[in-house]
Amino acid sequence: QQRSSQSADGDGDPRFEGAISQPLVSHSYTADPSAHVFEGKIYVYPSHDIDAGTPENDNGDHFDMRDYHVFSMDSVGGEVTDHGVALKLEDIPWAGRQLWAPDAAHKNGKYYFYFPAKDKQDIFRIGVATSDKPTGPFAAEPEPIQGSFSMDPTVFTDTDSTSYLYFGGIWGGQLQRWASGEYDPQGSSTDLENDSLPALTPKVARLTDDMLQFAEAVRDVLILDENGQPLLTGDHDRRFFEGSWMHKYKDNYYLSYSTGDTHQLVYAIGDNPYGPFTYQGVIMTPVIGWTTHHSIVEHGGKWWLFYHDTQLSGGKTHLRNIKVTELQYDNDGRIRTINPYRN
Ligand code: FUB
Repeated sequence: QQRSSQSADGDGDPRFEGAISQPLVSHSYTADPSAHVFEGKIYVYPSHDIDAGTPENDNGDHFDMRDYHVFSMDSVGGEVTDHGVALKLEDIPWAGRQLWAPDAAHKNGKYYFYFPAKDKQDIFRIGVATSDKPTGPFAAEPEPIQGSFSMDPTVFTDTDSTSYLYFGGIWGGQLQRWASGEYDPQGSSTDLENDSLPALTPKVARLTDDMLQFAEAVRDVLILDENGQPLLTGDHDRRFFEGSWMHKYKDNYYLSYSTGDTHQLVYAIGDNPYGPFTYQGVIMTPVIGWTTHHSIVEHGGKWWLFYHDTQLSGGKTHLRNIKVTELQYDNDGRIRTINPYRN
């Protein structure tokens, strides 16, 4: 186990002056933090960024990650523990490359780790790995989840114990290649390429009781505007790009996600896990770095937003660091917008 203090100073880059929080760990690059409270403690399941030397392109090939570490803390502000390698590329029989943003769940006395990777045909699939401990090591199932595609899986377990897997991401996340329901390698390299069509949506499927497969056909997660119309492909400030997260606050279901090329974290509210969800507003304005990815969790009587920026690497988009800050609701359940650099 490696340990790391919570107060890293970054590299003194003036763009990060006024940052509202500091990297949670500074001995390695971390991103896409999925935080959960398991048995009273906070566990964070991030991507493990490395400088693999893979050239940068619009497919995100430079995000060439090869393993995962799990981090834990007793409370926000406390010491952060790195529990070492929890799963690595060589131990995933079906995976070819690029271990992107993961998530985890606890059920049936076991821990389930969900992760995307490109398979040997270079198509993103979603895998699951299991452990008796929240920190792993996790043993990968021999095949990806049947019927899974694209990336950025996140699990939500409702108060009735039903678990759902949300997933998907456009551009490098390949969701647009599945627009017809079948994989089309010649499909658009970005999105639907028609601004007036309803935007591509995140996907959701209920999980089987053993948490290893989809229990139903994959569904679209509809996100509507204030007039009840689907957000459109051309609405880059609000439409779904990647990095979904689901949480429940006062009986409402909050779907949050990244808008990708407009670099915002935004949210929409619905009255059940499948939606539809109505767009509400911005959770966090852009961080420094291209990607933005988050999770929301309650601990110690407060709500927390885990996110990342690129402070440790001085702005290198594929070398990120996880952070956390408090998230607040107003009396109507609306999330107060957070500016990560309050200069
Ligand atoms: O970390 C690789 C990818 O970058 C994630 O899967 C996306 O959400 C974005 O953060």
